[in-house]
Amino acid sequence: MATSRGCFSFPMKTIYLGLGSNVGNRTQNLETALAKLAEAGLRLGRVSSVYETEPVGFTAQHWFYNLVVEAETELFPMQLLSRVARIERELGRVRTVRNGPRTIDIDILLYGRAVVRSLKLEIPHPRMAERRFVLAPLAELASDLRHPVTHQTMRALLEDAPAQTVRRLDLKLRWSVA
Ligand code: PH2
Ligand code: MG
Ligand code: MG
Repeated sequence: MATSRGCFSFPMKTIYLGLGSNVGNRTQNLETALAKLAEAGLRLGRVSSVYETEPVGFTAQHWFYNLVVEAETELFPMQLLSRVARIERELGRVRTVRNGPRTIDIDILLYGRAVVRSLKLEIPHPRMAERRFVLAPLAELASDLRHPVTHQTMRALLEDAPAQTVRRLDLKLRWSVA
């Protein structure tokens, strides 16, 4: 669906965001982030299960809770990035160690079928195809969706991804828009 704003119109894009938290109350951090995303010009769609996942990269840290959310938006990629970064700051994220502990991390995984390669933003997320903590929740929502560059399905990427423990939790998130 395309809605118009002034003389211009920009079609709604279906996007996928990856959320992760491993500091503080992980469930609550995910819930707060979802509520804030819904207030930030995104129409949230389906939300995957929450997965408890072994840390990748910097391993001397707590396990993460990860999920993927589908959304529709008219925001351009860089606008989306700045909203997402603001929500990360509001949730008290401090950037210290690369790949290190965080109250919330919100990554833009896919933005329609767009490919964005800039210094500040890369879409599809450059490491998504190697990460079970992204692919397990993403394949739960969209197993037949194809990666816009490699054209592999999310199901196939998950099958080929390196070993990493990810456990689907039986956990219901509660979040509402203020
Ligand atoms: N995020 C990272 C690095 N490592 N590991 C897990 N399990 N989950 C994450 O969200 C994660 C990670 C960088 O953003
Ligand atoms: Mg990340
Ligand atoms: Mg990030």
